[in-house]
Amino acid sequence: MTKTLILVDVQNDFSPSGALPVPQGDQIVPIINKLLPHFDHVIATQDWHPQGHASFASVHNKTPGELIELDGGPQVMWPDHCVQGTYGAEFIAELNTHAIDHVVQKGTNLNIDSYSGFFDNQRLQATGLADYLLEKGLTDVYIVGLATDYCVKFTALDAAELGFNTWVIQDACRGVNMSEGDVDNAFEQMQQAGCILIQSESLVVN
Ligand code: VGL
Ligand code: ZN
Repeated sequence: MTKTLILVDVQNDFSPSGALPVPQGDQIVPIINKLLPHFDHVIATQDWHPQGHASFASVHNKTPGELIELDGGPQVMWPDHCVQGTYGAEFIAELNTHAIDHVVQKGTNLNIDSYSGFFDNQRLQATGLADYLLEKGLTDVYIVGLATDYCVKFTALDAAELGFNTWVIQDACRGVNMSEGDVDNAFEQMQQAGCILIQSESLVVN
């Protein structure tokens, strides 16, 4: 069975020393590198914002972590992060990028955030990820990356809703956990939506 690994936002700004630090975010990289040879296809998403993106607290004179209304929907305010072409937007250096055969960039619309690798948060535009998978006949996707409670969660929920057989490799994900329990709740939601939660050791023979 053809297996596709989707790497969600394994980027410098989400590493512990980055602009939007995800605790232990760098610890998933060696786990992902070990997983790579076990997959037929590897797709990576990149959070790829223009300068002055609407999700940036600095644009609204807000403090990161605050919640605002943006176009009638809730929007968490983030530090400036993953600006197109900057170091922070690059893949974490230790990631074995040779294995990546397709990159999907998201969050490129100045006014709309995009947590999911499939659609922006308002579902106005698709990123092309679903079409890519469908064109290649890839039905089975395994999701890893950053951050569990944002981009991993929404990518996994959309994958399941779109009808892909969806696994989430828990130890190859880390979350922001802005409120205690966010990561646990995110995994719970993914499971409720039909995603299968597994550990990397079930795929990698040590
Ligand atoms: C993400 C917050 C803002 C993520 C991206 O990759 O989970 N989180 N932008
Ligand atoms: Zn972002």
